[in-house]
Amino acid sequence: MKTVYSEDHRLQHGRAELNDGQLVPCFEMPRRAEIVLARVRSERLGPVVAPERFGRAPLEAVHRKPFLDFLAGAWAQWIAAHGDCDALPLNWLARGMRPIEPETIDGRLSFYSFDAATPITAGTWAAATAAADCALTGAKLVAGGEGAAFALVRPPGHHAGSDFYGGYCFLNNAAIAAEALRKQGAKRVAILDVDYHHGNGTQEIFYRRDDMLTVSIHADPKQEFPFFLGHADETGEGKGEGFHLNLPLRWGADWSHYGMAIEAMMRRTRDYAPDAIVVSLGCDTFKDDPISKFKLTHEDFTRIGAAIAGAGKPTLFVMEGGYAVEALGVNMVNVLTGFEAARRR
Ligand code: Q9C
Ligand code: ZN
Repeated sequence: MKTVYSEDHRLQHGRAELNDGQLVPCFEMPRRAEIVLARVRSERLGPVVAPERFGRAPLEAVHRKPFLDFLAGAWAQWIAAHGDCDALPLNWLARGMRPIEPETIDGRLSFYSFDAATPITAGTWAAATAAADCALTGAKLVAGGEGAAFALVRPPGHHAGSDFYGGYCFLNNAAIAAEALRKQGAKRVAILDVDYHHGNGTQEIFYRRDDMLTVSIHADPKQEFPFFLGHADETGEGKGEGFHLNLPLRWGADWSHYGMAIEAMMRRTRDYAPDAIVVSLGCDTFKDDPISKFKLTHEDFTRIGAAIAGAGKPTLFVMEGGYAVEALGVNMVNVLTGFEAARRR
C-alpha cells in the first residue's frame, strides 16, 4: 500500500507536557514519525508519496470555524502576550461556570482545550494542517480504487473534537478523512479506533449520525485519560443511536482480552457493511508504552491488521498514538503487513 507522508510534521515539536505532576519532555515527538517512515521503507511496504493540499473546506466539514480561527491564530496571540515559549493552558471550566469565549489568549486556550499535555508552538498549525492533508490524500487514494493506504501523520487527531483540542491532537485527521470519503461517494464509513485511549473527539463529531459507525477499543475511562467519554453505555444520540460502540478494557489487558474486543469490533463492522473503513491506528497498547497499561506484543499488532483485513473493504489507516518510540516502527508496520498478508489469502 502507499504511505502518505509530509516532513512538515517536524514543525510540531513541543518542549514539555504536564504528566504525573511534572513538566516532562513531550511524548509526542518528531522521532515517532521518522522511525515509522524508516520501517515503512525497510519493509518495502510500498511507495511513499507527498500530500496534496486541500485547503480549509474539508476541515470546516468537521470542525467549527471559530475553533479553526483560534488554532490558526493562537501562536501569534500567545507570542504577543508571553514571548517565544510553548503555549499551555492553566485552568478549565467546571460545573456552574459559563462557556463564553474569553478575549485573551490565556482564556481562549482554556476555552478550547481539555488538557495541559498539548502545547501550541510556532509550527502547530502548519504541522496539523499537513497531517490533515496527508489523511485527505489517503482518502482520495482509497476512494480512487487503491485497496488500502497509510497516512503516516503526527500530530495525531482522535482526541480533537468539533471545537476542542487536547491529548496531543489539534485537527481530527481520521474524522476529516472519513467525511471526505462520504463526500467522494461512500454511503457508510466505519471508523475503527484501536489507539489505547478513547477516541473522544471522533465520537463527539459523529455522535448524532448513522452514516459513520464509530467503534473504539480503549482503556476504561474510569481508569484512564480522557476520563470523561468512552463508557460502554454510550451508543449514539438521535438517528446516531446504535451507530457508536465503545469497548473499554481494564488496565493490564493482553491479547486474551484485546482479541475478543477486536472480534466484537469486526462483527459490528461486518453487520454495518460500510463502503470504506478508516482506522485510527494507535500502537500505545504496546506492553512497553511509557504512558499506557495494556500488554500487547509485536505479534499482536500483526493480528490486529489481519482482523481488519477480514472485513474486505477499502481501508485507510491513519496514525494516532504510540510512545514506545524505538518499537513504534515495528508495531505500526506490523499492523499494515498483517493486513496485506491476510488480504492476499
Ligand atoms: N499519565 C494519543 O495517544 N496524557 N494521545 C495522559 C498519562 C495525555 C494521548 C497522561 C495522553 C494523550 C493520541
Ligand atoms: Zn493514545
